[in-house]
Amino acid sequence: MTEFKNFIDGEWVATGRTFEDRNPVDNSVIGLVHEAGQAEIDTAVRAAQAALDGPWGNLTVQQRVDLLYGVADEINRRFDDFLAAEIADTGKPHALASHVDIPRGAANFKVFADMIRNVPTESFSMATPDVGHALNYGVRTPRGVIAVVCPWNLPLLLMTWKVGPALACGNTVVVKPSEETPATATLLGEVMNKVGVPKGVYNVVHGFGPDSAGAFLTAHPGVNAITFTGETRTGEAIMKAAANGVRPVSFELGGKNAGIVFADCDFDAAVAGIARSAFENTGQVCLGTERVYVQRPIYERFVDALAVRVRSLRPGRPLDEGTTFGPLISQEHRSKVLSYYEKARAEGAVVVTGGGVPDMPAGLQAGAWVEPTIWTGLPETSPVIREEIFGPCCHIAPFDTEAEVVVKANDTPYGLAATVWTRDAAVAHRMGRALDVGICWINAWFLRDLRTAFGGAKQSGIGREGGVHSLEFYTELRNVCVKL
Ligand code: NAD
Ligand code: 6OD
Repeated sequence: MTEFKNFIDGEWVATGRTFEDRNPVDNSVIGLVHEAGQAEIDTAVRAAQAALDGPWGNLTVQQRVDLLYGVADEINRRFDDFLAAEIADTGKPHALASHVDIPRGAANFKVFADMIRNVPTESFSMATPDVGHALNYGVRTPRGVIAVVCPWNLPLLLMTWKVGPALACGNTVVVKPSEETPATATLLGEVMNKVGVPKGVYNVVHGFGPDSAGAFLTAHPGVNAITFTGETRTGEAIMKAAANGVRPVSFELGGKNAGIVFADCDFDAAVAGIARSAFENTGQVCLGTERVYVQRPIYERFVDALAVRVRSLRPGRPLDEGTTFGPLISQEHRSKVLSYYEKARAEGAVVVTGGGVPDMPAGLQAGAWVEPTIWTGLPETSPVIREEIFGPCCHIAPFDTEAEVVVKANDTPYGLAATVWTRDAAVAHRMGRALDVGICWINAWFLRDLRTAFGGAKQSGIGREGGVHSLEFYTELRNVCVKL
């Protein structure tokens, strides 16, 4: 049986306190995960501090860049191992993991290595009262030890999206992967050792949130900053922990994102785009669309066309040819998603397609499967429309005017992302300004340039990462003022 140990100071640390890691495709046990306690968290944070002061802190930027390129190359060399590990943990279809998750895992190191080589330095010359001059210039220093707390939906992608820039900026990290997906973070430890990243720079501690590794790590006074991706409620708990010592946080949180389809759109592109945004990764993408608003002249045609696409999704084993739809991450999450399927029915929704549990072949029946689902006919006040479900489902409602749809789209405590489909450039730009979100895609979804600002408005996050925005979070900017 595979054992997922903690990776602390370049060594594999077993604790003897183990929990099961299950494959959501059939609920089989993949391995045993060694839960870190307070003692292991202390050791990991101390190792990360020591590496800052020692071998890592003494490297030049170019030496760091070379190591990060080495990490990316080694992920690519071991592409199949990462792919197998991610697929076993999540049940994602092979095509998705091989085109999105693993390539981004490698790219996250290269992009931020490139960024750190090209950081501009600010400087200002000023006149002084004695008719002399002074020169001000900025110096960026790493923040120190960064706690990286991760979710399960895109495990390698989202973890390296934080670890890449944190290390590029000269910090060290202690990563807490989701208890549901320990595999790829653990594998990355092997990569770090192979490439020669100094011990203590990258540490992994396994476990749960409250009263476990997540809470111990975020409360640890030796942690200088916390970057977190996950649910808004968890963000609130972590923010309380971060208040001790006034430590900075960067949060990427939940969403209840709107997809807005105008009557003048490229119809086929819009159907395909909304299908992806609502159902890719079985709807378990924070940027995913759970509320779709379609302008009335094309509303019925759109509902029918989306339903046709959704009915063509094929659940199955990730490696089977033809599989286009995976399970949810766990039985627990499945119960949550199915509770919304039940609520929708109880509130009188029209179930256009799905709404239940698919008939799976022998061997897969214990998996966390649900049907991809489309509803219509619910009031905007329904919890199905207001709360994040994080499943393969969306509600479609008609709208008449631009002003009306902006009000509906913005009527949510969340503000992560939106996707808008129109051929009218003026409408597109007006929507880009009016929608209260961190990321607004026009005629696209999840199209990423890693130099751009990424993050959520309102309860969908705090701060922005990506390009120089990551630099702002992962470094301190000091001003040096020299009187000449
Ligand atoms: P989660 O908040 O339940 O867990 C995320 C991580 O936090 C896990 O590692 C968990 O063990 C840890 N954790 C839980 N409680 C904690 C505590 N009290 N202290 C410290 N750590 C704690 O989220 P999840 O279920 O893993 O992921 C799904 C959620 O993540 C959804 O809400 C989704 O929208 C959100 N998400 C957001 C983004 C984004 O970019 N905005 C990206 C991916 C996922
Ligand atoms: O692409 C990214 O960098 C990113 N943070 C994606 C988040 C997806 C949420 O599930």
